[in-house]
Amino acid sequence: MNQRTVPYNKTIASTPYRWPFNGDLRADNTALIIIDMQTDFCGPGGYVEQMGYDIALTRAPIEPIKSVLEPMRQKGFCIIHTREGHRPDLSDLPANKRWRSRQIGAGIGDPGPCGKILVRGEPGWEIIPELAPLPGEVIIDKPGKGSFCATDLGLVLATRGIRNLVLTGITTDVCVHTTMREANDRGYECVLLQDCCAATDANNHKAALDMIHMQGGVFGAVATSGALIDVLGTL
Ligand code: C5J
Repeated sequence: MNQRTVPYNKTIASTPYRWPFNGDLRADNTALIIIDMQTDFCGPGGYVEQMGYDIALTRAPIEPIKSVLEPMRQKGFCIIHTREGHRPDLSDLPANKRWRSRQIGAGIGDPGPCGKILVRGEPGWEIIPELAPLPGEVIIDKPGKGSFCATDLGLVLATRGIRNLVLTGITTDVCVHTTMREANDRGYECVLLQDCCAATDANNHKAALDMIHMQGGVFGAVATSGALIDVLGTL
């Protein structure tokens, strides 16, 4: 029988419950996932700016993410970065995704100030220097909004024994939420750090947080970078 006699008791202050639900927060079973902190989503001339949205909103999480990234690196947590982007031949770009992006004047695959929009290898697709991955950190290239769809993220997490995911990045209502929902359905215990995420619309950010609080935490929990940092020191 593989039974633990001492109960796990490491949780962080979060809502609507203290996370993780089972108190089993360790560096070797928990990953920090930093979603799509690319020039296309938060840099000048990138996709988000070409659509006419204010990148001050999507840049706001940079410093909060750094504040959790550094101590989590030091403690040996698994660090995962994602990049949304398509193959240069656009063979993985659905026609409707391209069509919709052209409706708002920022056609995916079309040339822009940062190269071809959301295309792998182009300057706009790169992760911003402030949050550049270190050698050995996992990078997941994804063609869609969710980080599990058409990627090997599930295999990476299983191989490393990861059960808990700390979600950060942009945008709260699109790629972060889609990833949280995908992960939750696969049984991962998720927390979203609210100050480490942002949307292209502040109300959408708030609505995305509100949704998580339904049904006792329908996709997981919501916390702040400070709440996590407070506990990291004790691990
Ligand atoms: C979007 C993302 N919003 N990273 N991508 O298209 O959320």
